[in-house]
Amino acid sequence: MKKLLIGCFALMFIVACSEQAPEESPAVEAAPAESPEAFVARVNEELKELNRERGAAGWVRATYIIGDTAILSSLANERYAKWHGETVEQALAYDDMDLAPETRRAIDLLKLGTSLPAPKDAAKRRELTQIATEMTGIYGAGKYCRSDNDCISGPELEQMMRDVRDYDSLLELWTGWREISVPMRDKFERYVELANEGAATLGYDNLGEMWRAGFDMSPAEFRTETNRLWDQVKPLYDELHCHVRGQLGEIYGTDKVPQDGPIPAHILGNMWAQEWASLYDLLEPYPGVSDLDVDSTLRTKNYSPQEMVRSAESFYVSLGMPRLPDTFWERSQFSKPQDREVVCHASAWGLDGGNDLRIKMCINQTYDELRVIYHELGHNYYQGAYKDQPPLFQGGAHGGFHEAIGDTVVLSMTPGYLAEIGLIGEAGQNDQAVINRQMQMALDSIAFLPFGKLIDEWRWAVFAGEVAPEDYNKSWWEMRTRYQGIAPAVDRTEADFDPGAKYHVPGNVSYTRYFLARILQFQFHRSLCELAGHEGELHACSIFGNEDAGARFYAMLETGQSEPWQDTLEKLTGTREMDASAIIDYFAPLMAYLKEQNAGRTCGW
Ligand code: X8Z
Ligand code: ZN
Repeated sequence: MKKLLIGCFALMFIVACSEQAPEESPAVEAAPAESPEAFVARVNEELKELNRERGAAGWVRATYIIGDTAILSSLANERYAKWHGETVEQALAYDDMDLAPETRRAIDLLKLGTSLPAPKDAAKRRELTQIATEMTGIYGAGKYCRSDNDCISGPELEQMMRDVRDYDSLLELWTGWREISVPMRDKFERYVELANEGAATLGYDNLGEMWRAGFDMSPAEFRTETNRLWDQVKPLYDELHCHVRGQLGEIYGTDKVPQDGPIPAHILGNMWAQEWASLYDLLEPYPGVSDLDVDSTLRTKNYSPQEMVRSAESFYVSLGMPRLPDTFWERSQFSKPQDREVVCHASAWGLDGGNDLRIKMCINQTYDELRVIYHELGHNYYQGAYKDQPPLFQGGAHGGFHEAIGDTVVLSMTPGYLAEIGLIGEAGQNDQAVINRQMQMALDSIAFLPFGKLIDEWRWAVFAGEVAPEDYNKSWWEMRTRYQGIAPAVDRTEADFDPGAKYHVPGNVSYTRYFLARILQFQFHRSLCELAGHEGELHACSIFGNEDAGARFYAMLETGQSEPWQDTLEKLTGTREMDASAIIDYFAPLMAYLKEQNAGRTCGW
């Protein structure tokens, strides 16, 4: 199931099958062979086995990229795809029956139980799964080579994009990485055709519509919902963009950073300009006020990857949650192996129905990475908490919930908390320190919002046929400019395929989940802080060590996807709607500062 095994990305590809599949599945019988309850129970049993196999094959593939693991993982995914298509067909027999709500929900979730639906035709199914495996393989092994023996890996390039400040050097790295996705272009085009055909067999207009159907509302309502949330937060982004552009104009010159247009996409301290916190030292509002330099402590104290992960685990344990099992420490991948290619993009795995938790990362000794670890453990704690649900209910209340758990915990990594665990010096609090801290956070949280929205906006348009293959790159940059106010500093053409240089596009991982998480995390944080009895400003609250808040949080995690997310949200927050007012309130001090800074500037692009 898309959300069952891996929190951060689904086992998304559905692969080719080992036996000869019939061209057409058998016709659906008029009367179902089993009672609906017996059907659901059987599906849950079968899923346990299928997921074990798919999980094991997927793990080996992601941590050992060679041709053999591509075959094994593809076969496991194909077996699942075949099973899924046939089982959904069997489920049609219950469509018109009056079922108990949990049985109806289980059957509905079965239908949505893949992020990559495959065509019925066995050859096409194999083609699709192989393409999906190849695309992630290309991404995972991607490098920028200046010459045969001068190659830079993806994670190294990502780090350089954070550290380097020279305009032309950055541009070289930025352009270099985008060479990896050129060979994906044709594959992606075919993947769109085949996945759409798969979505059609399940009754959806296209794959984008199917992705949007996974939110306990109609796909059209969901689109409206994301637009509503974006409208709520856009004013925050506009202020931040304006200020950052102004400052970058002073650093790089206004010839390179024109003050009435988009910002060059390669100078925002991130390979995709999605999070900008590595520019903090250039943007620190009150230089030297408050110590927020976690990076230097990690280096001075020489934290190992394990110690960084232990620190994250201790936070969850302080909330009354269990320690991670021994197998987590034995089986996780914390560091990039030297002897083989792996997918370094961070992920959390709930294998064997959540009994075998792992993360897969290539951890660097930075604060950025420390936050990613806290994020990933949020997935693992979710997976561990819902493991006693039947497989069809093992998943996040929706994808955004899954992403928001760790992000909520990250909001409790306040200067007070960081000082308590020895990662920064004593945290004196004053107004200037608050603005500094908020700037550091907004460069991630607020900068991310339009990016989080547009990735799927673009794919929804592609899947719906509104963007033709010959316009893939043009439409990508139109959206990037419209939403984010950024633009490439060099010409991009249809010989390029820039969307493919972002992990989740070749990886077939839907992305709106991250946009929703950036909003939900503040909503969750506000409620948990109330439960913890926090008084005062929300940004000063840390729920570290609070078992009351932890118990309510964990109760939400245990629910998994057994009920509509609106019910789950209501139990924690008292409201049935996702709502950006918490993020807006949270950043009120910074917004006042930004408005002052932007007075006299012309904002917009
Ligand atoms: O992919 C991730 C996580 C794994 S679920 C590291 N994130 C998105 C990204 O890197 O693009 C977290 C933030 C957004
Ligand atoms: Zn995640």
